[in-house]
Order: sequence, then C-alpha cells, then structure tokens
Amino acid sequence: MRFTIAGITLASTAVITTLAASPAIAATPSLPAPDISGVLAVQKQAMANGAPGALTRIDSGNSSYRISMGQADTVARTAMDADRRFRVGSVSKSFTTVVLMQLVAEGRIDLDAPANTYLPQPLPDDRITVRHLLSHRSGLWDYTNDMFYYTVPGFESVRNKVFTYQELIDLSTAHQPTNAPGAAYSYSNTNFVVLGALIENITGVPMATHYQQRILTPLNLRNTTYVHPQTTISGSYAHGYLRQDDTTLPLVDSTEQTVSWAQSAGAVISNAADLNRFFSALVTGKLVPAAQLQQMMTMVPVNADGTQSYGLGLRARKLSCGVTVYGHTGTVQGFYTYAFTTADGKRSMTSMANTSNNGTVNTILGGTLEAAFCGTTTAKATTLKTTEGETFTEDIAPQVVRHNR
Ligand code: HEL
Repeated sequence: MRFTIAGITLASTAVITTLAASPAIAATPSLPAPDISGVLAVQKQAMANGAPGALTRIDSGNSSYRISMGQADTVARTAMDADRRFRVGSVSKSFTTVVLMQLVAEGRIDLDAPANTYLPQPLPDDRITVRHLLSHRSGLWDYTNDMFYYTVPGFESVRNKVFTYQELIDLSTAHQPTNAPGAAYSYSNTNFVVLGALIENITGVPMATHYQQRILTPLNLRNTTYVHPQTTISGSYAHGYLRQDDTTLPLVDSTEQTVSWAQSAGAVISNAADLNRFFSALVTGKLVPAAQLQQMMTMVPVNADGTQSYGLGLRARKLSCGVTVYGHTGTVQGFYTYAFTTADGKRSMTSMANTSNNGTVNTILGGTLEAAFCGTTTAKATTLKTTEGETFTEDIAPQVVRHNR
C-alpha cells in the first residue's frame, strides 16, 4: 500500500509506504506522531551533502512507515528502498552485549571480574573488568584510529584481510592506554573485539553461532547475518559508498569487505525492520533478564550537554521533546546507521545513508530521530568542527577527535 502524504513535496525518487490501515494512528499516545515530511527533509539534506541514497523505517505500534530515496546502486541506478540490507557497523555492539549478558545471567561471566579471568591471552592490565569493556572505560586504545587515518588506503589495506581477535588486540596494546581502567569513557572498538575473544574462549562457540541461536532465531530476524569473513552481502541490499579524503575524487564502492577489522565490534549485516524488532525486543526484556537489562540501560552521560549517554553496549539520546531513546549508531565504510527505540519499545526507528567519511551527512541523518520520535520538521544540520575545520562526533568521547573529513 503506497501513500502520498498531502502537503508534502516529495523528491522525485522518494518512496513512502505504510503497512498499517492509517498512518495517523500512533501506537504510543504520549509521543507525537512521526513527522514523515521531517524524515524526508533530513534524507534530502543527507543526499544534498553527498549520500547517494537514504532509508528510514519507523515501527510504531501497528503502523510501519518506510521512507526511502536516492539510489541503492549508483552504477545499476537501482532505487533505494527501506527493506534493503546493509552493514550496521557498531550497532553490532548491542548484539554482542546481548550474548554477553545472557552468559552473565547464566552465571558464566561476572561483570565486575577482571576480563583476564576469561581471556586466552591476558590484557596488559589486570584491573580491566568486563564492565569496563562494555562501557568503553577500559582505556584500551582504538586500533582503528591508526588503521583508517588515511581513509581509502586504510580501507583497501584491510578490506580482504582476515584477522584473529588477538592480532587486533595486539595492535591496540602496542599503544599506551588512553586512561586508567574505569577512569573515563573513551570509545574503542578494541573493547568489543576483546569481548568477542572472551565469549568464544569461555564457550568454545563462534560468535556467529551465538548470534544465531541467542538472537536471530528467537526473534526470527531473517535479514540479519554475521558472515565473517565472507565479503559479499546476500539478498536485496544497498551498496555502500565511501567518500575519499580528497572530496573532489569520486566515491568508492566499499560494499564488499570482510569487516574482519571489526568482527564482534561491527560486522553484522541487517535491515531496518530487523533492527527495529531487535531493539524493541531488547528493551522489553525478550532477550536478557530484567537484572541484566537494567545494567545495560544504566546510562552515563558522554557528551557536554548530557544529551548522549552510554550504558553497556547501548547508547541513549535525549531528544528535544524530552523523550529518551535507546539503541546504537554505526559507521562502517559506506554506511551510516541510527537504530533506536523508546524505553517501552513501542516506537522504533532505523535510518541509514549509504555513504561514510562524511561527518556532515552523519550529523544530518541523526535528525531522523527528532522527526521520528518528536514529530519535529526541522532537519538538524549542525556539525561539530575542530579548530582545523574537520568534523567530529561527540559519540566517541569529548576528548577524542578522529579524522572524519
Ligand atoms: S566509530 C563511531 C561509530 N562506531 C565506531 C565504529 C562504529 N566504526 C569505526 O570504527 C569505523 C571507523 C572508520 C570509518 C571510516 C568511514 O567513515 O567509513 N572513516 C575513516 O576512514 C576516517 N579516516 C563511534 C562513530 C558509532 O557510532 O558507534 O560503527
């Protein structure tokens, strides 16, 4: 069923569909209705700033809104649609956390025990606990800072590579830590690679099997896979287009890669419907028991004004209308993702733009949260700039600036 919503000027390629009888019925009465024209405005702005395409799916009670525009494949000129699969990057961290927290609930892992208790090869600092890893407070250096300093050369040097967890951990521990364990929030992919190593070591079961048995099968997430180190994406998917550091050069099709540099920190493939179902199920207690969920959702502010916070493998964003949403963001070469849900799981939203290394597009895309949960129409385009003029994200840590031109 297709809708053209009155009063909205659609970009020629925009597609809006709703699966419910009426888009006016909002299942979460305390929230304003999603602002579809606001989502369209954000997506249009993302495309005006370099994204070949964008998609958003909002699931709100019995209503589902699917909004897409632009291209999923710029060579074949295939239109984007909101069902396409894509690489979700660090949204994978919430999946890994669910596996870990189930093991905690089973009494196999203690959150406050030293990670070294469970690792095949010890980290240099015995004081790092499992909780420090999950909350990005271990101080372990993020090896991707070096790996992707030069965007396309960095990407090409790893795109077909297969790493062991230990090889990635060694890249990190060759550096001094960023802080003493527990002393500060400093986002690091290393933390979730260590968690993958830890989970596989104590269970003897690969992460792919854990994801499948503990999350994908129970929730019937048929568009979600973890296929490391396979480089291709099956089914209907969006291509990802990486912006070069010299922005006058053409975008690089970065769809196919092993994502071995991330693994349990970022190698899941999914689509918007599955991510919405995943986060809604998570916050409503369908994946981890209440005690573990409460730990995951206990948030500590990580940015200057306290609107962004991090729990255990889970982000929270306080929006302008006072609503706090829970989920994760993701950046993997060619794809930016936002996947969030309300505390009661009744409204969920995933948006994706098929480009990356373009901080302006990423910040703009975040405006879909306001439109989806607060019903506001203004596309937020504020970008944070370093003194050298580079854009950066507060999602990493106030004190950490990564090159994100
Ligand atoms: S970064 C983040 C995001 N997280 C972290 C993780 C993920 N993704 C990465 O670490 C990828 C880094 C390289 C990405 C690449 C690009 O833009 O495609 N950038 C460069 O090569 C820059 N020179 C904290 C933003 C998150 O939202 O959690 O995903």
